[in-house]
Amino acid sequence: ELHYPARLNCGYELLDRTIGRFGPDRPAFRGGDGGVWSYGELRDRVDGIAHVLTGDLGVRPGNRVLLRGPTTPWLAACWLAVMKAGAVAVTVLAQARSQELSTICSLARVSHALCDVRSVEDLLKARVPELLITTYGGVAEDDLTRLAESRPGPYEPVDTAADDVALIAFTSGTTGRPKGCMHFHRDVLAVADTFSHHVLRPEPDDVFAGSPPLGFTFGLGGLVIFPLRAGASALLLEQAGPRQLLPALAAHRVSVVFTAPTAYRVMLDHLDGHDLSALRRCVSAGENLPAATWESWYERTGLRIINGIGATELLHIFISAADDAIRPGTTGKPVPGWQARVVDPAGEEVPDGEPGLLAVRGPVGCRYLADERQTRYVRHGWNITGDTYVREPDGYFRYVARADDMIISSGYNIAGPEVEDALLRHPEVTEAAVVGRTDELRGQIVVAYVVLREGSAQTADSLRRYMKGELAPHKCPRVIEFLAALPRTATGKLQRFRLRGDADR
Ligand code: 3SK
Repeated sequence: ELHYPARLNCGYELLDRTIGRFGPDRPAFRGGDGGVWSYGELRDRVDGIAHVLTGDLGVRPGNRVLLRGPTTPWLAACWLAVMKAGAVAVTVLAQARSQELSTICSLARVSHALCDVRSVEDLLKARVPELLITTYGGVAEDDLTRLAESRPGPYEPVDTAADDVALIAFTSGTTGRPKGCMHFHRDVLAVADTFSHHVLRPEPDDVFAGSPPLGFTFGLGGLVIFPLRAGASALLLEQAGPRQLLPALAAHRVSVVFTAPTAYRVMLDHLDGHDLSALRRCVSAGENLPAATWESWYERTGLRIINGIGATELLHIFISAADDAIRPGTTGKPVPGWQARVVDPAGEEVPDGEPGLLAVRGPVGCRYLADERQTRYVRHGWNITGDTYVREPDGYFRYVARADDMIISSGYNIAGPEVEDALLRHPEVTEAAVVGRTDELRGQIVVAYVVLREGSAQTADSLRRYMKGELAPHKCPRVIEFLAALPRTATGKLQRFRLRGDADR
């Protein structure tokens, strides 16, 4: 079990405490432009921003500060400064536009915003009453970057309680209505001291990189919290699609990468000529990792992907496995410090081998900001993530589907991901999404949306023939349609509801 003191400031712990252990000279962040910030330089900038926050901008402990911008060392420094100032960071994706920003600012009662000068237009358009916006990364006299430099000297962190709110992370899920998830100072350390410490096991010489943005807790953990807690460094890329990530992994000798299954699939097509010899840890989360992707990556790189399931509600990953403990096709076991079980809708545990709802509990819990969905997510002290899982007799947890994505056709329960996995084993398929479509005769039929590799001449008929050799007949798609790309959220999650044609839920 984790024990933290009653008074705790996670910004201080991640930065000053780490400098106390490893000194100020090691690299902390590298920007995509190649510029390196040492831990000492990072602290100088963080403390400068914190001085500006509490001095010039009048930020008080508990005030909510929106952070918005592409993934850069400055954005990470702003987040750390908000932590040290005892304020609450409200993180959003750079893709959020004015309507969503306005909803978020009003839900979270945001009083201040620190915004990359290049991303300020949508925030201004949101017309949030009394919001004090300060830009960074620009050249104006009152730009935060310049103000921070003019406020030198150490900043004494605000004496926060371990369970003061540090962060409100917004998620729209895969459907649309934003929910704010509140996390405490101790939660920030707890995800580093569970998943990162026990599964990832980073070393101070590690170089982290990845595609999830800092506005998504997958990225905040993987690119800021975990490297800093370990005294390691992170490459912060503004453009981190698979085509940019792959050359960056080679050029910067990245050793730990965080990305999503789709990115591993795209990178597989372009591996040739890239030296990934520094890479030792590959983390996949955000979506189910098909066994076919795991195997192809292992075959081509010799590296075993660390699969994981996490949630914005629980801050980071809570089921995973590394090294010899990995069993491809499963997510893994509860991360030390976490418990998981599979339950029926009444909350009773179902027998091993049978599908049910995933329920987890651990050092971080779901605390929605003023949202009635709280009582659906947390039941009897367990967090119900909305995923259907099977617990195998050996204790491994296997993903089946999102609970509302099961297809029921002619009385059979069919899990879309199993059909997707079979499609992805076809060498000319790069992406696949399988959904149920209402059918008078069968209740639902299985429909597959497929993205083919460039130049492929596959047809719906030829793929249907292939699928008959792979799966039981009732699981084979009756309809196969081809798309140029699948609809995804800004965090890369598949929006199956768009393919089903449902109204926004
Ligand atoms: O939402 C997710 O899938 C996720 C995965 C890993 C870590 C954090 C999150 C939010």
